[in-house]
Amino acid sequence: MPAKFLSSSIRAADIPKSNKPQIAMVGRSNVGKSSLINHLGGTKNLARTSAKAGLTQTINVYDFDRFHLVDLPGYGFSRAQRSQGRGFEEMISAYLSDSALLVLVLLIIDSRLGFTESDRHALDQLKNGGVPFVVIFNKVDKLSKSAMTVALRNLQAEFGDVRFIPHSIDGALGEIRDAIEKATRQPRV
Ligand SMILES: Nc1nc2c(ncn2[C@@H]2O[C@H](COP(=O)(O)OP(=O)(O)O)[C@@H](O)[C@H]2O)c(=O)[nH]1
Ligand SMILES: [Mg+2]
Repeated sequence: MPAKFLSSSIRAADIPKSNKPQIAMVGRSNVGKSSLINHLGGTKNLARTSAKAGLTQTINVYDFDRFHLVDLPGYGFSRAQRSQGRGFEEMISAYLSDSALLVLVLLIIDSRLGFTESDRHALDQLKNGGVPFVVIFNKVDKLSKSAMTVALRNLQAEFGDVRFIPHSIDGALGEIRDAIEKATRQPRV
């Protein structure tokens, strides 16, 4: 998918509005959000990746031609969140639960950790919000095939109605692309 960097903003209200649907990414710092953006864009330098947590403190938007990908700051760790406190979190939750352009949220979790406390908090928010979401079970290259199967089976048993999509940057993108394709085709009702 051809893509380019579009904008960087501090407030959700400043995300550029266009007629393109938006896909948002949420997840802890370091869970691989920027890497997934680069994977989807087919390039290494669309979004800045980092081994250090908490560097992305802005809302970065990437233009993927048919949709805008909105990379939200990793929750819990970003400097922006620390300095802006609850107001920041509320702004993000407001965006996630009530944005006319938002058609799909990708909640990214680390497959080695499963749902952390902050991931569960995000999941609850998304369940209560009105926007469709899927959970990206990320960095599965770090798990053995059998560990991945067991972990996914357990998660699916606990969260039956939630869709989990395994992903790693050296793996396939088909299922994520399909979810995006489907979401960007069907207008929300
Ligand atoms: N093994 C592995 N490492 C990954 C994967 N995706 C990201 N990483 C690494 O995880 C770290 C954080 O990635 P980044 O994309 O910056 O995370 P972000 O903070 O969520 O944007 C970097 O060192 C990446 O190279 C993956 O699928 N597999
Ligand atoms: Mg990032």
